[in-house]
Amino acid sequence: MQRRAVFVLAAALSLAACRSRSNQRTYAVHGQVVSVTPDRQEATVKHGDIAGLMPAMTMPYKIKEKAQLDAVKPGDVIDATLTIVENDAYLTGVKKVGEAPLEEAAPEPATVTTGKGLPLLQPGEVVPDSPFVDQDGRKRAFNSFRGSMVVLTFIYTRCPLPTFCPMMDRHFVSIQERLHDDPALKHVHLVTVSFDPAYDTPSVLKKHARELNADLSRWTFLTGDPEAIGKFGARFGVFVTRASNDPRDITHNLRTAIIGPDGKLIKVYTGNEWTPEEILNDLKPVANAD
Ligand SMILES: [Cu+2]
Repeated sequence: MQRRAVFVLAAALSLAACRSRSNQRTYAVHGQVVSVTPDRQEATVKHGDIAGLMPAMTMPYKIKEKAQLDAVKPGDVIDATLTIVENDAYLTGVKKVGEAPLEEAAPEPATVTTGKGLPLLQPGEVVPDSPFVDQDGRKRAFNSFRGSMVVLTFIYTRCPLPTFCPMMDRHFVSIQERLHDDPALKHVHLVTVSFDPAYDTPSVLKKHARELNADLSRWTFLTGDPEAIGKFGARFGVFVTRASNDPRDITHNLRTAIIGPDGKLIKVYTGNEWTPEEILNDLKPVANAD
């Protein structure tokens, strides 16, 4: 959700995974708190590899007990348990085990962020065209969606945490159901862009679409040139940082947008706070006005 922090963990990292109840997985996490966001009950933690789950990365995590969140501050080195249930992920048992200066850290592996410095699109502005390739390997320019109301989001299929990219997928599944049920929404099209095109090839996206039960006549998955995708996403405020030493180590935020049939931006939703209901409510008046 947030971009990679520029600070690194000075302390050694150690992680171990273990399985508990059938549907619930827990992982031992050792890392350093980079920032705390009390209003979201989250702390951004830089941690090492979590075996079987994800490579080293810096991500915001919900801390289940508010008292535990209140007890940590940036620079704290913590032990915690990451619990992943079907649609949720959070830290419990957060214990401070040390402190390390955030700024006197070992050098961060080089990272690449595309599209920095490009202006954010404002509502009413025309979304620039961009070349993509769809889940069937066909060339698909973004402008080819003109004439439809578009709900656009950005994900990568390997995203390990259920509250991030997989939540965008689940929300799109819910919206898709409503599109089928509601004739007022018949001109709405869903578009999911992968910002991990090196891994998310058309065939990977096709498989992903199948797993989501996506109706490909109403929902298109796009991949393509990493540079072009980076620039396109940046206009919506999507920032993706890749560690050069591990291509799976992707730090990213989330943006979802509604674009009118005329290709003009209507609204951008930030992060994972929005609900399918909200988007459907925002879609209806515009869809009906056409
Ligand atoms: Cu993700």
